[in-house]
Amino acid sequence: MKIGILCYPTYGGSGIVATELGMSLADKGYEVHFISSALPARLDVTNPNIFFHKVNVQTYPLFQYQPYDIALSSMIYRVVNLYKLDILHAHYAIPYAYAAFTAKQMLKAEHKDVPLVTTLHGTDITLVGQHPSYKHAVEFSINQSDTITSVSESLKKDTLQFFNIHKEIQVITNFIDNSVFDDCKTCQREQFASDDEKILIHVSNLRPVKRIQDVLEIFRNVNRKVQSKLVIIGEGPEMEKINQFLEENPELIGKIKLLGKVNDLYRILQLSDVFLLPSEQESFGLAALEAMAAKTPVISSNAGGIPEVNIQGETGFLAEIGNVEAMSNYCIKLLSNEELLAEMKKNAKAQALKFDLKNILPIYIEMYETTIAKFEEAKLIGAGN
Ligand code: GMT
Repeated sequence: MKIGILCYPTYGGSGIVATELGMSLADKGYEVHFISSALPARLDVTNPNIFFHKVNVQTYPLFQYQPYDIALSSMIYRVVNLYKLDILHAHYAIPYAYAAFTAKQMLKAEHKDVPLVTTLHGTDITLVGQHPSYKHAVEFSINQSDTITSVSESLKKDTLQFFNIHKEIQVITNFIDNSVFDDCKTCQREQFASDDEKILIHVSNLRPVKRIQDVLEIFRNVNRKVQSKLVIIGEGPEMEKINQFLEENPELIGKIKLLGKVNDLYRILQLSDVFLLPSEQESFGLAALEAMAAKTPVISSNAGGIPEVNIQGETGFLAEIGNVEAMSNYCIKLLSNEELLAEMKKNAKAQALKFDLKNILPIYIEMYETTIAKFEEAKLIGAGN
């Protein structure tokens, strides 16, 4: 099978899911073609089954906005034609499913076509997609896909509530390759904290939806009761809030470590005691799953799909969005009780194993095969009429 993956190249969850999925498929012998504006962050192009096609936007002074979607659909059309792809997999409705639909129209004009799978990751449904400027295009692109998948039950429910969708939505959750933790060396704990200190960690793209202010306030509350350090990994627009918080709380300056984007994420997660995810919205919460795979329990909000991953009182604790006090108290309770912490670390890992790549990859492969079979069948029926 030759699969075309259309995705954002960034560190964000959708790009990571698309990249890890593509690389695992390539390891199984499938030919995988990534189409994106830049090389996806975690993509290993040394695998002979992996191809990368960069979308080049030709700038032209006449354009007020450079037409990325046109360049993208042209590239999809070219790659399907040149490499005879069997299926396209768009990660996000806009621009990917939308551009893939245009590419399919170009192919159809030459009596060719290819089936399209669209995976909904979240913000295309819960945030940007609902804006009147995009809503109709998002709804249209989803309905034009041959197969639609969503990364959680919660996102499926939101999609059906906010859009008029005529097709079945299959839930295929985010996944994690637990095997990478088997021989992943931890960093030196003393790089981050002394023996008597606990380590709290937050990893995100620091967008407003992540509620970084809550992370900081939770840490301030916890730090008053439990000797601790906070590690923040990632970069984004809310960075300024962190600096502002530090100016207002100078006693915490040496206790909050800002690491930016790191390559050693899993190693750092492994020596952390608790992961904070107080998000406003989270269709799944891949970051929480990565933490659990590193045996780190999660204190989170109950937004979107998080309760499908983080189980109350088992793998961590959840509270209403914005309830900093409850999340702080849960954190203090967890970090002050070694027995509870050890139990939750164990449970977190057991939960991560349920979302293991080994369980989810076959579901994706079966979904591709079914999509192609149905597509071919519909073509035959169409030819017979
Ligand atoms: O919010 C992020 O961290 C990035 C965002 C993205 O667009 O890549 O992640 C979304 O997709 C992930 C993979 O399916 C999910 O695990 C995240 O929960 C989801 N983010 C939101 O819904 C805010």
